[in-house]
Amino acid sequence: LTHIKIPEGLQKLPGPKPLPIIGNVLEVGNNPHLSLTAMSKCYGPVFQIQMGMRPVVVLSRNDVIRQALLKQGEEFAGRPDLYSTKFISDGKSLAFSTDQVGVWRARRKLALSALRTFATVQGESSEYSCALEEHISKEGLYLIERLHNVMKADGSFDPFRHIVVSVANVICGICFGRRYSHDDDELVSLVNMSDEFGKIVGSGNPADFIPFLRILPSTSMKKFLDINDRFSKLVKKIVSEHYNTFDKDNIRDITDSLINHCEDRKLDENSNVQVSDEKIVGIVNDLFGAGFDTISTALSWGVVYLVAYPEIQERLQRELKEKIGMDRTPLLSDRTDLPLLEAFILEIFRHSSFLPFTIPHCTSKDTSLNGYFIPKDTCVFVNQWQVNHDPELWKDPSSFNPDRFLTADGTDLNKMEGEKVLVFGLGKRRCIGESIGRAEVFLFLAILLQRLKFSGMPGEMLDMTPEYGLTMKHKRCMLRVTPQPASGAFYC
Ligand code: HEM
Ligand code: HJJ
Repeated sequence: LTHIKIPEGLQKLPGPKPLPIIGNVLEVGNNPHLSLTAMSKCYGPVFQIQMGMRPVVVLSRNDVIRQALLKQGEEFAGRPDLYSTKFISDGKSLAFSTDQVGVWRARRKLALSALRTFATVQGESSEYSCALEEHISKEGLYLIERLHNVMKADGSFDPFRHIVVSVANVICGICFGRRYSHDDDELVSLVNMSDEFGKIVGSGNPADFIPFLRILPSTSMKKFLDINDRFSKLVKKIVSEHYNTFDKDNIRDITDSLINHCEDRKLDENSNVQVSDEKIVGIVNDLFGAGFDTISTALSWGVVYLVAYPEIQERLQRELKEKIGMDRTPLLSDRTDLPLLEAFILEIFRHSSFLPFTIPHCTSKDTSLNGYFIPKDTCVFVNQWQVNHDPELWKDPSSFNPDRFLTADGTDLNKMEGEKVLVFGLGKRRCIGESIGRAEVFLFLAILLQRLKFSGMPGEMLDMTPEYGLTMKHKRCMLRVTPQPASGAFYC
């Protein structure tokens, strides 16, 4: 195992000395984004650690990550077979499972096309440019009303608790053609547990690599299994309702379109890869999970940054008042007119790096990077947090400063700077929801900022320390909102 033959001309990967059995898990610790960034300063942008008995290659630095995921994309596009993977969507997740390339590629193509059709394709007959815009506008306005009501009743609120339901309703609309009440306990409690999902699935969870840890009782693991169970049950119920009312002449949502694809394929038997119905319809699990978890995390960070930087909140509100006013709700087409809001969002992505690592990758054959040999089936962690905090790439990386993404005169977005932010991955496995994600974070924030002013509790400090996981969240907190006065109108 430890005596791998290194081909001529290539070198052995550098890295810290592993302990027997546990390897380097103690050095990796509870904040792998920080510990592995520190290690990259010592061992360089490509190094090896050992998680338990298993070698893991860690990639840092923009140039090396681009080389691996873009130029050598094929060799780095696999997923490792980890312990926790088996429990996500019964082991049939599009994003996490170890599907062979042909099957994964076919499913990914279906998912992309379904998202395009039911979220971002331009409609003709409505006041909205696309279904996504319609869902976000409606849910955004509900959310504002909801926050006003909670303020009246309680005087403060937990932002994540409410944001996550609104975000879940947008993706539910697209995937399932329905929404849930903010008081629906089944949905509300499920989407409020996504931190427990991320804790187990995040890169560097020791239980993924060390078998004896799995026999110890773990409340986190129990909660993770429970989430996956409830998640599958919820989606299965909705899918079976769709099968019962299915009409191929009226495809209502993504679930219908995936069912329809299964029916079509049975008529056309000359397709080259066989993908089971379960693996096709099961794609909605991932779309729903990814669609609510990532965007609710991003928006919740957004609200917390607004509170932590009130002068930036004021500038954003001034931009909205000047460019859009108070007479209509913001639209996706306003994006180009709101460069400060776009810069603020880029800085949320960069500074929080709430997706610190991509989903773990795996090499599909023997390969090399920077002159180092990497064997087939090696697990690879891609450190996005390192890229977003690299002092070689960013001036004063630890300060929160949206202006870094604006041109010198502050009136336009600096596109080149924006492209340096790494949160959606790169290459063959890059996020398929990127355009939806960016659009949704933009439009929700624009709608909220137009009507609401966010503030903290007097005398209380905000704790902005991220809690490590697949998606890192800030600690739960209590905030307040006041209505934004209509411009020019008397207000008391
Ligand atoms: C994969 C980020 C929103 C669906 C990923 C990956 C990242 C990411 C980092 C892993 C890339 C890799 O392994 O190299 C984000 C961020 C989002 C977001 C930051 C929002 C701000 C969404 C949305 C959807 C989605 C809205 C779907 C509705 C997926 C899927 C994958 C994925 C299915 C797996 C792709 C594959 O394995 O081939 N995303 N995502 N994401 N994302 Fe997103
Ligand atoms: C979930 C939160 C879940 C799934 C998927 C099947 C698919 C975040 C990154 C990429 C997005 C890819 C996916 C994320 C996971 C969640 C998420 C939760 C159950 C799930 C890097 O999405 O609480 O439950 O089942």
